[in-house]
Amino acid sequence: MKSNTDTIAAISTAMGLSGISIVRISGEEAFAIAEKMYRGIGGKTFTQLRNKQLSYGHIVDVRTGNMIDEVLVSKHGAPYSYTGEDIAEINCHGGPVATQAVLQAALESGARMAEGGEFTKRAFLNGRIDLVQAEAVMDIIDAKTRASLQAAQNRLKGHLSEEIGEVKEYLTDALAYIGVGIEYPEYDVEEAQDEVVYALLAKAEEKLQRLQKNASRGKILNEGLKIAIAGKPNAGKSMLLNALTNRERAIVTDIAGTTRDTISEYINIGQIPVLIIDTAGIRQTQDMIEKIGVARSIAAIEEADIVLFVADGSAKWDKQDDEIRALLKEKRTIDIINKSDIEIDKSVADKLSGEDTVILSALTKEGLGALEEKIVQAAGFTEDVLGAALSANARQEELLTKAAASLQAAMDNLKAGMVVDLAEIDIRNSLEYLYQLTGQSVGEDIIDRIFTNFCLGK
Ligand SMILES: Nc1nc2c(ncn2[C@@H]2O[C@H](COP(=O)(O)OP(=O)(O)OP(=O)(O)O)[C@@H](O)[C@H]2O)c(=O)[nH]1
Ligand SMILES: [Mg+2]
Repeated sequence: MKSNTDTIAAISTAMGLSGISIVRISGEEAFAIAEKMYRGIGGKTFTQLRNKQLSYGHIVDVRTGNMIDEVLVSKHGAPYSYTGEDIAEINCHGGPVATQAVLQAALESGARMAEGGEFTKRAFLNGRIDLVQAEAVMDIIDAKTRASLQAAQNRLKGHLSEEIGEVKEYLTDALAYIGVGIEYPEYDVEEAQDEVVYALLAKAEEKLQRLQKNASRGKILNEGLKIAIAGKPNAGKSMLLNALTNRERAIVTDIAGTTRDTISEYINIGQIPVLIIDTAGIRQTQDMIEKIGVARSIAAIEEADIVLFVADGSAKWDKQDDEIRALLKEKRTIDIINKSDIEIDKSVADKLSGEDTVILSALTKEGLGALEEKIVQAAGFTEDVLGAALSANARQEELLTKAAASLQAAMDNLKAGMVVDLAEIDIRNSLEYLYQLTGQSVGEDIIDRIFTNFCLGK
Protein backbone atom coordinates (compact mmCIF):
# COMPACT_ATOMS: atom_id res chain seq x y z
CA MET A 1 0.00 0.00 0.00
CA LYS A 2 1.37 3.37 -1.07
CA SER A 3 1.56 6.18 1.45
CA ASN A 4 -1.05 8.88 1.21
CA THR A 5 1.24 11.62 2.44
CA ASP A 6 4.38 11.45 0.33
CA THR A 7 4.81 13.77 -2.63
CA ILE A 8 3.57 12.46 -5.96
CA ALA A 9 4.10 13.49 -9.58
CA ALA A 10 2.54 12.57 -12.90
CA ILE A 11 1.89 13.80 -16.40
CA SER A 12 -1.68 15.12 -16.30
CA THR A 13 -2.21 15.53 -20.03
CA ALA A 14 -2.63 12.82 -22.65
CA MET A 15 0.57 11.32 -24.02
CA GLY A 16 1.39 11.97 -27.63
CA LEU A 17 2.28 14.96 -29.74
CA SER A 18 0.73 18.16 -28.43
CA GLY A 19 1.43 21.84 -28.00
CA ILE A 20 1.93 21.64 -24.27
CA SER A 21 1.87 19.02 -21.54
CA ILE A 22 1.39 19.44 -17.84
CA VAL A 23 3.40 17.73 -15.13
CA ARG A 24 1.84 18.01 -11.73
CA ILE A 25 3.52 17.55 -8.36
CA SER A 26 1.47 17.35 -5.16
CA GLY A 27 2.40 16.95 -1.51
CA GLU A 28 4.37 18.53 1.30
CA GLU A 29 7.61 18.48 -0.69
CA ALA A 30 6.08 19.75 -3.94
CA PHE A 31 7.55 23.23 -3.69
CA ALA A 32 10.95 21.99 -2.52
CA ILE A 33 11.07 19.56 -5.43
CA ALA A 34 10.09 22.26 -7.92
CA GLU A 35 12.76 24.50 -6.41
CA LYS A 36 15.43 21.95 -7.35
CA MET A 37 14.32 21.65 -10.97
CA TYR A 38 13.31 25.19 -11.81
CA ARG A 39 15.47 28.13 -12.89
CA GLY A 40 13.38 31.26 -13.27
CA ILE A 41 14.19 34.04 -15.66
CA GLY A 42 16.20 36.74 -13.92
CA GLY A 43 17.35 34.25 -11.29
CA LYS A 44 13.99 33.91 -9.54
CA THR A 45 13.59 30.67 -7.63
CA PHE A 46 10.38 28.69 -7.31
CA THR A 47 10.06 29.71 -3.67
CA GLN A 48 10.03 33.36 -4.66
CA LEU A 49 7.08 32.92 -7.04
CA ARG A 50 3.65 34.23 -6.15
CA ASN A 51 0.82 31.82 -5.50
CA LYS A 52 -1.43 30.99 -8.48
CA GLN A 53 0.60 32.93 -11.00
CA LEU A 54 2.22 31.63 -14.13
CA SER A 55 5.96 32.23 -14.28
CA TYR A 56 8.39 31.63 -17.08
CA GLY A 57 11.64 29.75 -16.73
CA HIS A 58 13.51 26.53 -17.42
CA ILE A 59 13.53 23.03 -16.04
CA VAL A 60 17.00 21.60 -15.69
CA ASP A 61 18.44 18.16 -15.33
CA VAL A 62 19.12 18.08 -11.59
CA ARG A 63 22.32 16.04 -12.00
CA THR A 64 23.99 17.94 -14.84
CA GLY A 65 22.30 21.32 -14.61
CA ASN A 66 21.56 21.14 -18.36
CA MET A 67 18.34 22.70 -19.56
CA ILE A 68 15.57 20.22 -20.32
CA ASP A 69 12.76 22.48 -21.46
CA GLU A 70 11.38 25.97 -21.49
CA VAL A 71 8.34 26.06 -19.22
CA LEU A 72 5.63 28.01 -17.45
CA VAL A 73 5.18 27.03 -13.82
CA SER A 74 2.60 27.81 -11.18
CA LYS A 75 2.27 27.09 -7.48
CA HIS A 76 -0.96 26.39 -5.65
CA GLY A 77 -0.54 26.46 -1.89
CA ALA A 78 -2.51 24.14 0.43
CA PRO A 79 -5.38 23.97 1.13
CA TYR A 80 -6.60 25.92 -1.91
CA SER A 81 -5.52 23.46 -4.59
CA TYR A 82 -7.03 20.52 -6.42
CA THR A 83 -5.68 18.00 -3.93
CA GLY A 84 -5.81 20.26 -0.90
CA GLU A 85 -2.02 19.95 -0.69
CA ASP A 86 0.79 22.11 -2.10
CA ILE A 87 0.82 21.65 -5.86
CA ALA A 88 3.50 22.68 -8.35
CA GLU A 89 2.38 22.59 -11.94
CA ILE A 90 4.74 22.67 -14.87
CA ASN A 91 3.55 23.47 -18.40
CA CYS A 92 6.21 22.12 -20.71
CA HIS A 93 6.32 21.50 -24.44
CA GLY A 94 4.14 18.64 -25.55
CA GLY A 95 5.66 15.53 -26.99
CA PRO A 96 6.56 12.43 -25.08
CA VAL A 97 10.32 13.06 -24.77
CA ALA A 98 10.25 16.56 -23.27
CA THR A 99 7.36 15.65 -20.98
CA GLN A 100 8.97 12.44 -19.75
CA ALA A 101 12.22 14.28 -19.10
CA VAL A 102 10.45 16.87 -16.93
CA LEU A 103 8.64 14.11 -15.02
CA GLN A 104 11.94 12.29 -14.63
CA ALA A 105 13.49 15.43 -13.11
CA ALA A 106 10.64 15.57 -10.59
CA LEU A 107 11.12 11.91 -9.67
CA GLU A 108 14.87 12.40 -9.30
CA SER A 109 14.19 15.37 -7.05
CA GLY A 110 12.24 13.24 -4.61
CA ALA A 111 8.70 12.79 -5.93
CA ARG A 112 7.08 9.39 -6.29
CA MET A 113 5.24 8.41 -9.47
CA ALA A 114 1.52 8.90 -8.83
CA GLU A 115 -0.94 6.08 -9.37
CA GLY A 116 -4.09 6.41 -11.46
CA GLY A 117 -6.54 8.77 -9.79
CA GLU A 118 -4.20 9.54 -6.91
CA PHE A 119 -4.55 13.33 -7.16
CA THR A 120 -8.32 13.06 -6.91
CA LYS A 121 -8.00 10.45 -4.16
CA ARG A 122 -5.99 12.93 -2.13
CA ALA A 123 -8.62 15.61 -2.67
CA PHE A 124 -11.08 13.12 -1.17
CA LEU A 125 -8.83 12.02 1.69
CA ASN A 126 -8.08 15.65 2.53
CA GLY A 127 -11.81 16.31 2.78
CA ARG A 128 -11.90 18.77 -0.09
CA ILE A 129 -14.52 16.72 -1.95
CA ASP A 130 -16.64 13.72 -1.02
CA LEU A 131 -16.71 10.41 -2.83
CA VAL A 132 -19.66 11.34 -5.04
CA GLN A 133 -17.78 14.40 -6.22
CA ALA A 134 -14.59 12.43 -6.79
CA GLU A 135 -16.48 9.99 -8.97
CA ALA A 136 -17.99 12.94 -10.82
CA VAL A 137 -14.51 14.01 -11.86
CA MET A 138 -14.08 10.74 -13.67
CA ASP A 139 -17.51 11.01 -15.26
CA ILE A 140 -16.67 14.49 -16.55
CA ILE A 141 -13.61 13.09 -18.28
CA ASP A 142 -15.67 10.20 -19.66
CA ALA A 143 -18.77 12.25 -20.58
CA LYS A 144 -20.29 11.12 -23.85
CA THR A 145 -22.78 13.93 -24.45
CA ARG A 146 -23.44 17.45 -23.17
CA ALA A 147 -26.20 16.05 -20.95
CA SER A 148 -23.79 13.50 -19.42
CA LEU A 149 -21.36 16.33 -18.83
CA GLN A 150 -24.00 18.54 -17.24
CA ALA A 151 -25.11 15.77 -14.90
CA ALA A 152 -21.53 15.05 -13.83
CA GLN A 153 -20.87 18.77 -13.31
CA ASN A 154 -23.93 18.97 -11.06
CA ARG A 155 -22.55 16.13 -9.01
CA LEU A 156 -19.11 17.73 -8.78
CA LYS A 157 -20.71 20.93 -7.57
CA GLY A 158 -22.16 18.83 -4.77
CA HIS A 159 -25.85 18.87 -5.74
CA LEU A 160 -26.33 15.14 -5.30
CA SER A 161 -24.37 15.19 -2.04
CA GLU A 162 -26.59 17.98 -0.76
CA GLU A 163 -29.73 16.03 -1.53
CA ILE A 164 -28.34 12.97 0.17
CA GLY A 165 -27.40 15.23 3.07
CA GLU A 166 -31.06 16.12 3.51
CA VAL A 167 -32.06 12.46 3.69
CA LYS A 168 -29.33 11.88 6.25
CA GLU A 169 -30.65 14.74 8.33
CA TYR A 170 -34.18 13.31 8.42
CA LEU A 171 -32.81 9.94 9.46
CA THR A 172 -30.54 11.43 12.11
CA ASP A 173 -33.44 13.43 13.50
CA ALA A 174 -35.55 10.27 13.62
CA LEU A 175 -32.80 8.51 15.55
CA ALA A 176 -32.56 11.44 17.94
CA TYR A 177 -36.27 11.21 18.66
CA ILE A 178 -35.99 7.51 19.29
CA GLY A 179 -33.03 8.27 21.56
CA VAL A 180 -35.17 10.57 23.66
CA GLY A 181 -37.60 7.74 24.26
CA ILE A 182 -34.92 5.31 25.23
CA GLU A 183 -32.92 7.55 27.50
CA TYR A 184 -35.75 9.32 29.30
CA PRO A 185 -38.51 6.77 29.68
CA GLU A 186 -40.05 8.88 32.41
CA TYR A 187 -40.92 11.56 29.87
CA ASP A 188 -44.16 10.97 28.14
CA VAL A 189 -42.93 11.15 24.57
CA GLU A 190 -44.20 7.72 23.55
CA GLU A 191 -47.28 8.75 21.74
CA ALA A 192 -46.02 11.68 19.80
CA GLN A 193 -42.75 9.92 19.19
CA ASP A 194 -44.20 7.30 16.85
CA GLU A 195 -45.78 9.93 14.72
CA VAL A 196 -42.81 12.24 14.60
CA VAL A 197 -40.46 9.42 13.71
CA TYR A 198 -42.80 8.14 11.02
CA ALA A 199 -43.22 11.59 9.52
CA LEU A 200 -39.46 12.08 9.36
CA LEU A 201 -39.00 8.71 7.71
CA ALA A 202 -41.71 9.49 5.19
CA LYS A 203 -39.90 12.67 4.23
CA ALA A 204 -36.65 10.78 3.86
CA GLU A 205 -38.40 8.21 1.73
CA GLU A 206 -39.89 10.73 -0.63
CA LYS A 207 -36.53 12.31 -1.19
CA LEU A 208 -34.79 8.96 -1.66
CA GLN A 209 -37.34 7.87 -4.23
CA ARG A 210 -36.69 10.97 -6.29
CA LEU A 211 -32.98 10.37 -6.09
CA GLN A 212 -33.41 6.76 -7.18
CA LYS A 213 -35.44 7.76 -10.18
CA ASN A 214 -32.78 10.23 -11.24
CA ALA A 215 -30.07 7.71 -10.56
CA SER A 216 -31.35 5.25 -13.13
CA ARG A 217 -31.48 7.99 -15.72
CA GLY A 218 -28.02 9.04 -14.71
CA LYS A 219 -26.71 5.58 -15.36
CA ILE A 220 -27.97 5.86 -18.91
CA LEU A 221 -26.19 9.19 -19.33
CA ASN A 222 -22.95 7.70 -18.08
CA GLU A 223 -23.05 4.28 -19.58
CA GLY A 224 -25.29 4.74 -22.59
CA LEU A 225 -28.58 3.21 -23.56
CA LYS A 226 -28.42 -0.16 -25.33
CA ILE A 227 -30.84 -0.43 -28.22
CA ALA A 228 -31.14 -3.53 -30.38
CA ILE A 229 -32.86 -3.58 -33.78
CA ALA A 230 -34.76 -6.81 -34.30
CA GLY A 231 -36.99 -8.22 -37.00
CA LYS A 232 -37.18 -10.80 -39.74
CA PRO A 233 -34.77 -10.87 -42.67
CA ASN A 234 -35.17 -8.05 -45.21
CA ALA A 235 -37.30 -5.91 -42.89
CA GLY A 236 -34.78 -3.11 -43.32
CA LYS A 237 -32.94 -3.31 -39.98
CA SER A 238 -29.55 -2.56 -41.43
CA MET A 239 -30.89 0.31 -43.46
CA LEU A 240 -32.43 1.70 -40.27
CA LEU A 241 -29.07 1.42 -38.50
CA ASN A 242 -27.47 3.31 -41.37
CA ALA A 243 -30.17 5.98 -41.24
CA LEU A 244 -29.77 6.45 -37.48
CA THR A 245 -25.98 6.56 -37.59
CA ASN A 246 -25.98 8.65 -40.77
CA ARG A 247 -23.48 6.45 -42.54
CA GLU A 248 -23.24 3.26 -44.53
CA ARG A 249 -22.28 1.21 -41.52
CA ALA A 250 -24.01 -2.07 -42.37
CA ILE A 251 -24.38 -3.87 -45.68
CA VAL A 252 -27.87 -3.57 -47.13
CA THR A 253 -29.07 -5.93 -49.87
CA ASP A 254 -32.33 -7.48 -50.93
CA ILE A 255 -30.98 -10.90 -50.03
CA ALA A 256 -32.66 -12.21 -46.89
CA GLY A 257 -29.99 -13.03 -44.36
CA THR A 258 -27.52 -10.31 -45.33
CA THR A 259 -26.47 -9.44 -41.80
CA ARG A 260 -24.71 -12.37 -40.15
CA ASP A 261 -23.11 -10.78 -37.13
CA THR A 262 -24.32 -8.11 -34.72
CA ILE A 263 -23.03 -4.66 -35.66
CA SER A 264 -22.92 -1.91 -33.06
CA GLU A 265 -22.26 1.79 -33.16
CA TYR A 266 -22.32 4.68 -30.66
CA ILE A 267 -24.63 7.57 -31.50
CA ASN A 268 -26.31 10.39 -29.62
CA ILE A 269 -30.05 10.64 -29.72
CA GLY A 270 -31.32 13.88 -28.19
CA GLN A 271 -28.33 14.16 -25.81
CA ILE A 272 -28.59 10.53 -24.76
CA PRO A 273 -25.60 8.35 -25.57
CA VAL A 274 -26.87 5.24 -27.32
CA LEU A 275 -25.20 2.02 -28.32
CA ILE A 276 -27.27 0.85 -31.25
CA ILE A 277 -27.01 -2.77 -32.33
CA ASP A 278 -28.12 -4.17 -35.69
CA THR A 279 -28.81 -7.88 -35.56
CA ALA A 280 -29.18 -10.74 -37.99
CA GLY A 281 -32.77 -11.30 -39.10
CA ILE A 282 -34.27 -13.99 -36.92
CA ARG A 283 -35.48 -17.09 -38.75
CA GLN A 284 -35.04 -20.85 -38.86
CA THR A 285 -32.05 -21.57 -41.00
CA GLN A 286 -29.71 -24.41 -41.96
CA ASP A 287 -26.85 -22.06 -42.75
CA MET A 288 -24.16 -22.56 -40.09
CA ILE A 289 -23.00 -18.94 -40.07
CA GLU A 290 -26.50 -17.50 -40.09
CA LYS A 291 -27.45 -19.82 -37.23
CA ILE A 292 -24.70 -18.34 -35.05
CA GLY A 293 -25.83 -14.87 -36.13
CA VAL A 294 -29.40 -15.59 -35.02
CA ALA A 295 -28.16 -16.83 -31.65
CA ARG A 296 -26.20 -13.59 -31.27
CA SER A 297 -29.27 -11.57 -32.19
CA ILE A 298 -31.20 -13.22 -29.41
CA ALA A 299 -28.41 -12.53 -26.92
CA ALA A 300 -28.25 -8.88 -28.02
CA ILE A 301 -32.00 -8.55 -27.56
CA GLU A 302 -31.74 -9.95 -24.06
CA GLU A 303 -29.09 -7.43 -23.09
CA ALA A 304 -30.80 -4.42 -24.63
CA ASP A 305 -32.61 -1.72 -22.63
CA ILE A 306 -34.94 -1.04 -25.54
CA VAL A 307 -35.67 -3.11 -28.66
CA LEU A 308 -36.78 -1.64 -31.96
CA PHE A 309 -39.02 -4.22 -33.60
CA VAL A 310 -38.96 -3.63 -37.35
CA ALA A 311 -41.77 -5.02 -39.48
CA ASP A 312 -41.47 -5.04 -43.26
CA GLY A 313 -44.32 -2.84 -44.47
CA SER A 314 -43.94 -4.14 -48.01
CA ALA A 315 -44.44 -7.80 -47.12
CA LYS A 316 -47.23 -9.81 -45.55
CA TRP A 317 -47.19 -10.24 -41.78
CA ASP A 318 -46.20 -13.83 -41.15
CA LYS A 319 -45.31 -16.45 -38.59
CA GLN A 320 -41.76 -15.16 -38.27
CA ASP A 321 -43.08 -11.77 -37.15
CA ASP A 322 -45.26 -13.46 -34.55
CA GLU A 323 -42.36 -15.53 -33.26
CA ILE A 324 -40.06 -12.55 -32.93
CA ARG A 325 -42.70 -10.53 -31.14
CA ALA A 326 -43.26 -13.40 -28.72
CA LEU A 327 -39.54 -13.27 -28.00
CA LEU A 328 -39.85 -9.57 -27.14
CA LYS A 329 -42.78 -9.94 -24.78
CA GLU A 330 -40.80 -9.03 -21.68
CA LYS A 331 -38.77 -6.24 -23.30
CA ARG A 332 -39.39 -2.56 -23.59
CA THR A 333 -40.17 -2.47 -27.30
CA ILE A 334 -40.89 0.20 -29.88
CA ASP A 335 -42.84 -1.17 -32.86
CA ILE A 336 -41.84 0.12 -36.26
CA ILE A 337 -43.41 -0.36 -39.68
CA ASN A 338 -40.67 0.25 -42.20
CA LYS A 339 -40.80 1.10 -45.91
CA SER A 340 -43.53 3.70 -45.66
CA ASP A 341 -42.35 5.09 -48.99
CA ILE A 342 -44.14 2.19 -50.65
CA GLU A 343 -47.63 0.97 -49.90
CA ILE A 344 -47.97 -0.67 -46.50
CA ASP A 345 -49.45 -4.13 -46.55
CA LYS A 346 -52.78 -4.31 -44.74
CA SER A 347 -51.79 -7.38 -42.71
CA VAL A 348 -48.93 -5.38 -41.16
CA ALA A 349 -51.00 -2.26 -40.59
CA ASP A 350 -53.65 -4.39 -38.86
CA LYS A 351 -51.17 -6.15 -36.60
CA LEU A 352 -49.38 -2.97 -35.55
CA SER A 353 -52.30 -0.60 -35.37
CA GLY A 354 -51.41 0.80 -31.94
CA GLU A 355 -50.92 4.53 -31.51
CA ASP A 356 -47.39 3.94 -30.40
CA THR A 357 -46.31 2.31 -33.62
CA VAL A 358 -43.83 4.40 -35.56
CA ILE A 359 -44.30 4.33 -39.30
CA LEU A 360 -41.17 5.31 -41.16
CA SER A 361 -38.97 4.83 -44.15
CA ALA A 362 -35.36 3.93 -43.49
CA LEU A 363 -34.75 4.72 -47.15
CA THR A 364 -36.07 8.29 -47.26
CA LYS A 365 -35.65 8.87 -43.49
CA GLU A 366 -39.20 10.09 -43.25
CA GLY A 367 -40.48 9.46 -39.71
CA LEU A 368 -36.99 9.06 -38.27
CA GLY A 369 -37.41 12.13 -36.05
CA ALA A 370 -40.56 10.64 -34.52
CA LEU A 371 -38.66 7.46 -33.76
CA GLU A 372 -35.90 9.40 -32.05
CA GLU A 373 -38.45 11.22 -29.91
CA LYS A 374 -40.03 7.90 -28.94
CA ILE A 375 -36.64 6.57 -27.91
CA VAL A 376 -35.95 9.58 -25.69
CA GLN A 377 -39.38 9.16 -24.10
CA ALA A 378 -38.99 5.43 -23.61
CA ALA A 379 -35.71 6.04 -21.81
CA GLY A 380 -37.56 8.29 -19.38
CA PHE A 381 -36.07 11.58 -20.51
CA THR A 382 -37.71 14.88 -21.18
CA GLU A 383 -36.03 18.22 -21.72
CA ASP A 384 -36.31 19.36 -18.09
CA VAL A 385 -35.20 16.01 -16.73
CA LEU A 386 -32.08 16.29 -18.84
CA GLY A 387 -31.32 19.71 -17.43
CA ALA A 388 -31.78 18.64 -13.84
CA ALA A 389 -30.47 15.09 -14.02
CA LEU A 390 -28.78 14.40 -10.72
CA SER A 391 -27.37 11.27 -12.13
CA ALA A 392 -25.60 8.58 -10.20
CA ASN A 393 -23.29 5.78 -11.21
CA ALA A 394 -23.84 2.06 -10.65
CA ARG A 395 -22.16 2.03 -7.22
CA GLN A 396 -24.17 4.98 -6.03
CA GLU A 397 -27.40 3.58 -7.41
CA GLU A 398 -26.88 0.30 -5.59
CA LEU A 399 -26.32 2.08 -2.27
CA LEU A 400 -29.38 4.25 -2.81
CA THR A 401 -31.41 1.09 -3.37
CA LYS A 402 -30.06 -0.48 -0.19
CA ALA A 403 -30.71 2.66 1.82
CA ALA A 404 -34.28 2.78 0.51
CA ALA A 405 -34.86 -0.90 1.36
CA SER A 406 -33.71 -0.44 4.96
CA LEU A 407 -35.80 2.66 5.30
CA GLN A 408 -38.79 0.77 3.96
CA ALA A 409 -38.25 -1.98 6.53
CA ALA A 410 -38.17 0.61 9.32
CA MET A 411 -41.41 2.16 8.12
CA ASP A 412 -43.11 -1.22 7.73
CA ASN A 413 -42.17 -2.13 11.29
CA LEU A 414 -43.50 1.13 12.62
CA LYS A 415 -46.72 0.72 10.68
CA ALA A 416 -47.13 -2.80 12.03
CA GLY A 417 -47.11 -1.29 15.51
CA MET A 418 -43.68 -2.48 16.59
CA VAL A 419 -42.01 -0.45 19.29
CA VAL A 420 -40.13 2.40 17.87
CA ASP A 421 -36.73 1.21 19.13
CA LEU A 422 -36.99 -1.79 16.83
CA ALA A 423 -37.03 0.49 13.82
CA GLU A 424 -33.80 1.99 15.05
CA ILE A 425 -31.53 -0.68 13.63
CA ASP A 426 -33.03 -0.32 10.14
CA ILE A 427 -32.72 3.44 10.24
CA ARG A 428 -29.10 3.08 11.28
CA ASN A 429 -28.49 0.70 8.37
CA SER A 430 -30.10 3.07 5.94
CA LEU A 431 -27.92 5.89 7.21
CA GLU A 432 -24.84 3.71 6.99
CA TYR A 433 -25.45 3.05 3.26
CA LEU A 434 -25.72 6.77 2.66
CA TYR A 435 -22.45 7.32 4.51
CA GLN A 436 -20.84 4.74 2.26
CA LEU A 437 -22.23 6.59 -0.73
CA THR A 438 -20.62 9.89 0.13
CA GLY A 439 -17.55 8.20 1.55
CA GLN A 440 -17.87 9.16 5.22
CA SER A 441 -17.83 5.49 6.05
CA VAL A 442 -16.14 3.40 3.46
CA GLY A 443 -13.33 0.85 3.55
CA GLU A 444 -9.86 1.42 2.14
CA ASP A 445 -10.37 -1.41 -0.35
CA ILE A 446 -13.43 0.23 -1.86
CA ILE A 447 -11.68 3.58 -2.07
CA ASP A 448 -8.76 1.96 -3.87
CA ARG A 449 -11.09 0.18 -6.24
CA ILE A 450 -12.87 3.39 -7.13
CA PHE A 451 -9.73 5.37 -7.81
CA THR A 452 -7.86 2.76 -9.80
CA ASN A 453 -10.44 3.24 -12.56
CA PHE A 454 -9.20 6.78 -13.00
CA CYS A 455 -6.69 7.77 -15.60
CA LEU A 456 -3.11 8.54 -14.67
CA GLY A 457 -2.43 12.12 -13.72
CA LYS A 458 -5.95 12.92 -12.52
N1 LIG B 1 -38.43 0.99 -50.30
C1 LIG B 1 -37.75 0.75 -49.21
N2 LIG B 1 -36.88 -0.25 -49.17
C2 LIG B 1 -36.19 -0.49 -48.05
C3 LIG B 1 -36.37 0.30 -46.90
N3 LIG B 1 -35.57 -0.17 -45.94
C4 LIG B 1 -34.92 -1.23 -46.47
N4 LIG B 1 -35.30 -1.44 -47.74
C5 LIG B 1 -34.82 -2.48 -48.66
O1 LIG B 1 -35.08 -3.74 -48.07
C6 LIG B 1 -34.04 -4.66 -48.35
C7 LIG B 1 -33.50 -5.24 -47.06
O2 LIG B 1 -32.86 -4.22 -46.30
P1 LIG B 1 -31.82 -4.54 -45.14
O3 LIG B 1 -31.57 -3.29 -44.41
O4 LIG B 1 -30.65 -5.26 -45.69
O5 LIG B 1 -32.68 -5.55 -44.28
P2 LIG B 1 -32.30 -6.34 -42.96
O6 LIG B 1 -33.48 -6.33 -42.08
O7 LIG B 1 -31.05 -5.80 -42.39
O8 LIG B 1 -32.10 -7.81 -43.48
P3 LIG B 1 -31.16 -8.98 -42.92
O9 LIG B 1 -29.81 -8.40 -42.65
O10 LIG B 1 -31.13 -9.96 -44.02
O11 LIG B 1 -31.82 -9.53 -41.73
C8 LIG B 1 -33.02 -3.88 -49.17
O12 LIG B 1 -33.21 -4.17 -50.53
C9 LIG B 1 -33.33 -2.45 -48.88
O13 LIG B 1 -32.98 -1.60 -49.94
C10 LIG B 1 -37.31 1.39 -46.97
O14 LIG B 1 -37.55 2.16 -46.02
N5 LIG B 1 -37.97 1.55 -48.14
MG1 LIG C 1 -29.26 -6.58 -42.10
